[in-house]
Amino acid sequence: MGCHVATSCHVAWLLVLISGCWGQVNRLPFFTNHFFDTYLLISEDTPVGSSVTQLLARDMDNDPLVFGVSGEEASRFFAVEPDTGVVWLRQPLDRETKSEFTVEFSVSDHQGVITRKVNIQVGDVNDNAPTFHNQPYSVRIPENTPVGTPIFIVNATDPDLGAGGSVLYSFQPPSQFFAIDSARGIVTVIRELDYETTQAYQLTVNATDQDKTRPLSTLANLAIIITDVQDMDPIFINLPYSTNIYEHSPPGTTVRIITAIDQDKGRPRGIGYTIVSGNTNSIFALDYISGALTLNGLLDRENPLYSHGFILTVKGTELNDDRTPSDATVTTTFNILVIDINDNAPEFNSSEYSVAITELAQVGFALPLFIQVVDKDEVSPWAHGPCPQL
Ligand SMILES: *[C@@H]1O[C@H](CO)[C@@H](O)[C@H](O)[C@H]1NC(C)=O
Ligand SMILES: *[C@@H]1O[C@H](CO)[C@@H](O)[C@H](O)[C@H]1NC(C)=O
Ligand SMILES: *[C@@H]1O[C@H](CO)[C@@H](O)[C@H](O)[C@H]1NC(C)=O
Ligand SMILES: [Ca+2]
Ligand SMILES: [Ca+2]
Repeated sequence: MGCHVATSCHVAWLLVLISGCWGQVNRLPFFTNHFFDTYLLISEDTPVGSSVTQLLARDMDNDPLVFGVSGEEASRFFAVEPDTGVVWLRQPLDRETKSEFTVEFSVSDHQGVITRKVNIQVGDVNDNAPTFHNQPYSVRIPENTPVGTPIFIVNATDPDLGAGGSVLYSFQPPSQFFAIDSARGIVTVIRELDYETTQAYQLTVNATDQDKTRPLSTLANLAIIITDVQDMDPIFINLPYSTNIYEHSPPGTTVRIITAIDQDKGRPRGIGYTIVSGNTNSIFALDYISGALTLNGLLDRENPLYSHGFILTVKGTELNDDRTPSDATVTTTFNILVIDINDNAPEFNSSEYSVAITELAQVGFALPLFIQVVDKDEVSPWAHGPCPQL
């Protein structure tokens, strides 16, 4: 500028000298726009090719004036119509890239050039949608995560100014199980989760700026993966357990195989089977691993301990990884009826019977003789036990 001023001064003095000779002194033009004292505001959405302002200058000598712009960057963005001083925009502005310029304009009266700098402020419009950071969004949480627990934070920013740069979050559509804090993007559990019901949630987060007239929004996916925890007791399947077994079945006979399953489907555990009660004389054996209930001795129905059958209480226990029993158990009853086979001959309750008969006895007179025939087997001609008295 010093150089220009110096040049202008030399020219001016020369002109003064020359005009002094001719009795006329040239006066240099000067800009009259007020923005030279403050700043010029141009909105960032001004279309390329439109006029942004008009340079105004006065010349006391009414010389024809020529306007211009100097500087490499300024010349890329602005063009000045030499005769009128109208300033055109040559390429798009973006406040988020460059929010101000210092541009030097010039005016010349063909005898001298005056330059002045103007501060150009680029005005903001809401031209950016929020941007999510650190995508993709994915989180794994155990199914027993308590209601109210924060599990994730999404983060979107918006470079626009004011409301157009202020971001609010929401789920779209809303979720029954998760809520998002609209201002901070914190995702929390709002309802009890259950791996056995739902193993994963795909949520859509909407980040929207708060521009009054034309809000802009961006969507992002949030995957929430529910992991299983051992929280369900096992159950016996194929209930009820009720079986008949013939007495004198050989030891080792399989009565039935019982089966329990872990209801935690994610990583089901193995089951160990045991008899809790009802196993008189350990007459049955239950295989810990296979659940096969077998006969462990001779089953004699005539043994009064066995004749009413058995009511076993059996237990299934989920096994930990190291095969030790866990706390997750289930019990059920197993009814076993012993079926009779005819292995006993009828017996009189005495080897001889005697009776005194009077000579007055008549035909049809019932002898006072009491004979009982007993058959211990249930299935026999004397199925009802003792005979009627003769
Ligand atoms: C969001 O991301 C931006 C840009 O990476 C960062 O400056 C800001 O601190 C983040 N905000 C939160 C709450 O993490
Ligand atoms: C995001 O939410 C805002 C405010 O509710 C809504 O105007 C906008 O349409 C939503 N964005 C999308 C992409 O659906
Ligand atoms: C045989 O059984 C009958 C009927 O119960 C009984 O009256 C009788 O005394 C029994 N006899 C003997 C020898 O036990
Ligand atoms: Ca914006
Ligand atoms: Ca903007």
